Amino acid sequence: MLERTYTMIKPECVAGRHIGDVIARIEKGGYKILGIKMLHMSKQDAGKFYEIHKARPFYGELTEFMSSGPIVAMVLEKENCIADYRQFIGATNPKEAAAGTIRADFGTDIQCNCVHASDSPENAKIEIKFFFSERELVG
Ligand code: FUP
Repeated sequence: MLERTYTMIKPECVAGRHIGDVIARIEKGGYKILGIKMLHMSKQDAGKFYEIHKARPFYGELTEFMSSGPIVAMVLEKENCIADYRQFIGATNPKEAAAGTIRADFGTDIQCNCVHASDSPENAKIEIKFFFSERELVG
């Protein structure tokens, strides 16, 4: 079944000028980009986006980091997109991510891990809606 996921290139990866590298990997990996935009989240936006992690000890640092510079937000489409893309980018901690994955190659640590990816169909829907209206997505 064709599925959509939400991904974003995080501030350290944008600052490191890896936008092109990451997008090339995504496209070559067979993911179709349905929507794309660059924006700088406020701390409040980041707090809302990561609300699910509010109780975690790293919430403050995470929202600070995610609002520290621009990000690139994207909606991707492929068969089994959500699970496949999480496998494709590698483990949360780049040091544990499989060789050749985006996080292994462009991430620095568990916070600066290059990209975000939705973890379930429910969250993908919520996250896509957070950043994109339906008419900003191509068919
Ligand atoms: P993932 O779904 O792979 O992005 O990982 P998690 O849902 O476990 O973590 C959500 C975000 O919190 C990740 F982008 C990284 C960040 N994080 C930290 O900053 N510190 C931690 O100890 C764990 C996660």
